[in-house]
Amino acid sequence: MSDFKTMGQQFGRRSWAEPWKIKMVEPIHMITREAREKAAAEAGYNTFLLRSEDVYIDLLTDSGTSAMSDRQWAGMMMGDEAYAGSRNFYNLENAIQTYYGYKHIIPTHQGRGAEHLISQAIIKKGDYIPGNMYFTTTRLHQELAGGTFVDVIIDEAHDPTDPHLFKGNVDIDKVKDLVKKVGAENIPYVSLAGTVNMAGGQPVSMQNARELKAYCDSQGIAVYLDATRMYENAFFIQEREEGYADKSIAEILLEFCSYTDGAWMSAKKDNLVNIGGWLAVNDAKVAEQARTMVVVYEGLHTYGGMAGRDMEALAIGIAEGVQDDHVASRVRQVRYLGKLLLDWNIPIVQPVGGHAIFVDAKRFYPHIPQDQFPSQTLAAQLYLDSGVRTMERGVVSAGRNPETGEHRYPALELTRFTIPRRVYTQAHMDVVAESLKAVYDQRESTKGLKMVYEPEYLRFFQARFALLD
Ligand code: PLI
Repeated sequence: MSDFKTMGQQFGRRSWAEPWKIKMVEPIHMITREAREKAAAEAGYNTFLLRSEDVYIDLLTDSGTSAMSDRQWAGMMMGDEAYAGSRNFYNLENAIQTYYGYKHIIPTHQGRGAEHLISQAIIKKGDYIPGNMYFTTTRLHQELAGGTFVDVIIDEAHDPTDPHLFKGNVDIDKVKDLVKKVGAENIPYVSLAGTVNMAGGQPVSMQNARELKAYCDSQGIAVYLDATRMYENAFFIQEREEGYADKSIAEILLEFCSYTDGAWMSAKKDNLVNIGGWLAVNDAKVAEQARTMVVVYEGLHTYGGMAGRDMEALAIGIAEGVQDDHVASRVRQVRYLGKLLLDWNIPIVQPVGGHAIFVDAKRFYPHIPQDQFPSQTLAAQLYLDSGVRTMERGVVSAGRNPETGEHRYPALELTRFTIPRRVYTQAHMDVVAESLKAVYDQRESTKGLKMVYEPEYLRFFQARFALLD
């Protein structure tokens, strides 16, 4: 076991620290309260519509917001910008095959490009796609391909207070029930995500993945993985699951992926780049279908929408992001913020997940009904207080049921405080926690929002709101 793991246990009071030091900085500052009020009103109280210059600490997302290393930047200078057959593609292909273990690699501009390809390649109209909780873009691509998403995550995942250590697990009985109801021939694959973003960054256990694969094999159903935050999932397996404490994140990742038939990836998260994605599959026929489509929607199959330099940074980021000390410090920083909030009894999803703190807006604002958007309200109030930007993950993100046109009312009404990788320090976390405490102290006098503009798809990105008072 490496030193960084044992130090804390041996000396009790010894802290962990990030496995890097800062070489270049980007200045940030907080604009005045008056300016924040103006900016929030102009953005329709939707944090996606703020200008980033008006934001102080940006916890909107961990997507594409990582700091790249000196090695990645050096890699950017090695871009082979040939239209076809760039050497950077072969480096990328090699990195994915080495660390994830899949055979056929198709680059895409980002994760949703890969979701589009896999959904169009293997979903036929009328199919059902069971998954461990929906993700916004993933479900939409499944629906646009003619499929219906069915939630098969364990019930504990829908309870923000349940202490289950693997709240991302699939309830395999729910998959069996679906097979009985609609027939295995109408289920092309199970959509398995590790960790589960909308559940609070919660992991899937190795045992669950193994059992799911065994059952799906018996029914001729594939298992495809959303690998976006699988490094963090592997960390939780190492920490919590028997038999994995002495295995590296890289070893755990390879075993986990071996229980799946392929994966799509938003490389903008775990893989430590600002843009990029990929699809990886073992089935040669599925690969051929995806390659046929990638040239229509993304670019040639050896760049898929990325520049050569971006593929090089990605190949390097794949190897850097999977290092044990990196993943451990990343998750521990998230936990540090979580502990500050718990010490003040601020209601958050527990156990704390891998990439973000999720504040439980239903308990934070019990007097604001879900159709007055409590988690959107919280994101707006936090921005007004300190210029800290967070994101709604509740009724706005859930969208409307395409059949009834009604709001979907998810059990989880959350505001996400997402921590970019290698970007902020513990002092930034202190500032965020203190601002949230100030908003919490004002909670009883806070009113909700009304939606005044709603786009047709993925409304959380562009919807506009007005203050109810
Ligand atoms: O943003 P993309 O297109 O690179 O990836 C889409 C995507 C797929 N799966 C999962 C689990 C995601 O979290 C994801 C994107 N997430 C974003 C943008 C986020 O802020 O969480």
